Amino acid sequence: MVLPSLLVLLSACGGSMAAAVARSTTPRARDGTCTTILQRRAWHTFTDEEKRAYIDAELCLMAKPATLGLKGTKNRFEELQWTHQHQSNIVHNVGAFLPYHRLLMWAHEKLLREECGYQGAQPYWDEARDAGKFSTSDVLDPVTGFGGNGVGERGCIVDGPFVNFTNSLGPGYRIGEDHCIYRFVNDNISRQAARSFIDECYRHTTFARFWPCAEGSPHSGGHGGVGGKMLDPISSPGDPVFYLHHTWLDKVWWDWQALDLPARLTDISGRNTPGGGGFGGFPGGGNGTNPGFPWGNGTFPGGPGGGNPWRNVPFQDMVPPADAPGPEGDPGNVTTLTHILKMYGVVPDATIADVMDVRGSLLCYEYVDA
Ligand SMILES: *[C@@H]1O[C@H](CO)[C@@H](O)[C@H](O)[C@H]1NC(C)=O
Ligand SMILES: *[C@@H]1O[C@H](CO)[C@@H](O)[C@H](O)[C@H]1NC(C)=O
Ligand SMILES: *[C@@H]1O[C@H](CO)[C@@H](O)[C@H](O)[C@H]1NC(C)=O
Ligand SMILES: *[C@@H]1O[C@H](CO)[C@@H](O)[C@H](O)[C@H]1NC(C)=O
Ligand SMILES: *[C@@H]1O[C@H](CO)[C@@H](O)[C@H](O)[C@H]1NC(C)=O
Ligand SMILES: [Cu+2]
Repeated sequence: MVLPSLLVLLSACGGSMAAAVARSTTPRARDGTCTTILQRRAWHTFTDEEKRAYIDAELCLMAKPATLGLKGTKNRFEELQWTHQHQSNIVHNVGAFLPYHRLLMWAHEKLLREECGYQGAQPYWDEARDAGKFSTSDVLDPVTGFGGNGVGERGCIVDGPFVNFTNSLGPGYRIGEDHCIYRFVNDNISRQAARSFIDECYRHTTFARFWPCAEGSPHSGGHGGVGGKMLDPISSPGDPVFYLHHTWLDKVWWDWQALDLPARLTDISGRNTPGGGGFGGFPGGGNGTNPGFPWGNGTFPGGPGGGNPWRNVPFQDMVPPADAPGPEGDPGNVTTLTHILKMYGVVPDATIADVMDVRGSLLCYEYVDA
């Protein structure tokens, strides 16, 4: 079963197998300020001790009281989630999609390290390796990973280190309703995380063509393959797996940038406000001409589309609130380097220019291929 909008994504980004594209090269340091380079590695290459250290730091973030007065947040982990929930209407289906999520991953890594004693780097989920078999992945391991699939109508996870975490942001824009981490793992959808979809995106040589492709299948394969909280386009950072998923997508973007340096350190474009209000990259999420939910009807298990709020985020909870922010620092319709990425005090706001280079003056990391 594949929704029309997914077929659109499949035909836009899928199709014939691309020749394998060379991956991550190591670019030279550019302004000399990035000297201690964090090595971001795949979760499945972590030792059990490394996995434990990361998970312990995440649990620490979840246990640390909120400090910023962001409405409805109880802890530091939710403060990160709040920045995503609050502005999800302007960080998806737009040119700032990849830059904003890059900054969010970095902020998460920074909090783990500076506030929770984590010594390592943010890991990524090698989703291409697990495409079609998320259910047996190392990431969703009940003992050494993030816990497995959800159970029952609510899809609450029943094992793993986050089984007792109570999240109060979501579904959609709702706040103040405590809920478990819930999942509806779907290995049919997780096939869209396959390497062939990524190679297809790498055939595009401009950001204008690359970003919608990346937000399509590789991105939706991760969200839809886990399902549940991860399929909530607005509050999905309530499942800690979100950070491994979006770090993977960040690697996909960086590996594409690294194919043509330095040119791709300044290549940015894309619309500033989602055309028609769509949430491309989520099943049922539509595209620039087709708004998708909340006005269309997705029927994926665990996906948006109405009915049971824990299974399908109801339409009314997908509608941006009246005080939803608009883009800043970018007066035109096309996303530029001066576009401001707002972090509401979790970390300082940054511009897109600040996050174009992972070894620049703000960010300082690199990706190690698995
Ligand atoms: C979750 O809470 C239950 C009940 O208090 C406790 O027995 C269990 O050890 C907790 N599990 C984790 C992973 O914290
Ligand atoms: C996956 O696809 C197969 C074959 O099309 C189908 O029988 C099965 O029900 C699907 N599983 C899920 C969870 O959608
Ligand atoms: C957007 O979705 C509609 C409806 O599924 C489809 O007809 C249209 O071709 C899509 N547009 C793009 C740019 O993918
Ligand atoms: C989607 O479902 C809602 C609620 O059932 C309904 O009001 C709406 O008309 C449907 N929209 C479409 C495009 O089918
Ligand atoms: C931006 O797009 C809107 C809607 O398509 C259009 O009305 C407006 O003139 C555009 N503004 C600029 C500066 O291009
Ligand atoms: Cu997102």
